[in-house]
Amino acid sequence: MKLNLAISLLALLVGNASSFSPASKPSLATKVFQSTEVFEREASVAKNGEAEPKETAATVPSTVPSMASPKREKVVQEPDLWEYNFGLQEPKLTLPHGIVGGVTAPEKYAITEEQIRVLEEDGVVHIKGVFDEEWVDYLRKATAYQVDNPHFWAFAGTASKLYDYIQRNVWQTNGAFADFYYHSAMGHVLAQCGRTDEIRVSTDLLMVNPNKGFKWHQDNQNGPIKWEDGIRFWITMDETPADYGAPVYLKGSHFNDAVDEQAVFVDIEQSGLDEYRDKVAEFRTMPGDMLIWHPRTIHKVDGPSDGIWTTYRRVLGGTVAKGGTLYQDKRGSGGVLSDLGKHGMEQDDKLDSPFFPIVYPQFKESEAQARRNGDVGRSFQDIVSKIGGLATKASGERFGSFFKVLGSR
Ligand SMILES: O=C(O)CCC(=O)C(=O)O
Repeated sequence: MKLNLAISLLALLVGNASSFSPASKPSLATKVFQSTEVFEREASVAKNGEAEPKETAATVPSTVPSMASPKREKVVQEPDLWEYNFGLQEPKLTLPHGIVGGVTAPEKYAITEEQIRVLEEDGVVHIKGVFDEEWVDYLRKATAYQVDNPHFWAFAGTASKLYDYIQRNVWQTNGAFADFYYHSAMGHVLAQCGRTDEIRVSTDLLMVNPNKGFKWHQDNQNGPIKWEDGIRFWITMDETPADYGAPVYLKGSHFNDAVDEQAVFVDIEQSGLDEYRDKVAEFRTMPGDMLIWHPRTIHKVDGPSDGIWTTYRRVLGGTVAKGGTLYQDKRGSGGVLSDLGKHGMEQDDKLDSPFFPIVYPQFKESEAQARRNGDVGRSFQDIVSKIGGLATKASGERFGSFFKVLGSR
């Protein structure tokens, strides 16, 4: 655990360096969590002894059926150290539907009042088919590029071994994901869900193959915002396997007042959760679907029991902030780990920064340019100052509760 923690911190600290790996490398894969989650997930790995991942972007298939492997072999392989890349990455993908990057207005996708009410009442809603085949293909290509050209910000995940590849704030380094946010209907869907007139990306995660899965938890890595200002999103590029991998939620659990604000993992047998424990909703998602939930809704994803994904499970997820959100300085708590950028914002500033780009009603060219200029990044000093207080608290009572429930599903 100590070694993994050290590796994670090292990865966080050097995440803004410029270049060190060969121009091209074969394939790769890993998992990551630059967050409180990293620490807990590493501890979980140590306990469960998960197997190694592996993959090759060149082999990432474009259709679901072709992704199945007849043998129980992982489709993703862990990269070697020299395969990691630093700085900005640009896959130069053609956007769907004739969209011109930086010019064409974002798309729209209307959802129903009923869907919004389901989200408000159950704390989660499944919206099918938001993104068509062209968008799914685009996201798969962006993911394949990323997995094949791993970014050093994903390095901590290699140590965690909970995902085959996982990278926080992938939009900041990979222009294809930024363009997806700027031009797709994602912002419009989430604005309707939040009954708000503005959506900004607070933080995101590219998650490829969650190995054995991720146990019951609530999400406290939402960026520098309050629970009520955040909306969680999950966009899948793949069909859910028949026997595992379907996200499961406890309906209405976002209303619970039993789980500590700082907790990630949740023991659903704990007192105060009785009314939610049996209200289980499982979603067999398909490519192009969205799951949208309240950050406090308790949920899990179970992987195959041997942790071997023989097919791809590629998801772009994260948290967006509604209009009117004020910046929350989370230094001293685990939440700071999803806000390590050098943006200079202070407590209660209006969340208005290229680090949290507006995507609805319309992206802002100046924010997009700041990202392209490399101004949306991290610095050694900033990371040290932000996580400085965390080390003390992490070893204290808050993290103690996480480790107690690692065995619960
Ligand atoms: O899809 C996954 O791998 C985990 C998703 C999840 O639980 C989350 O984003 O909070």
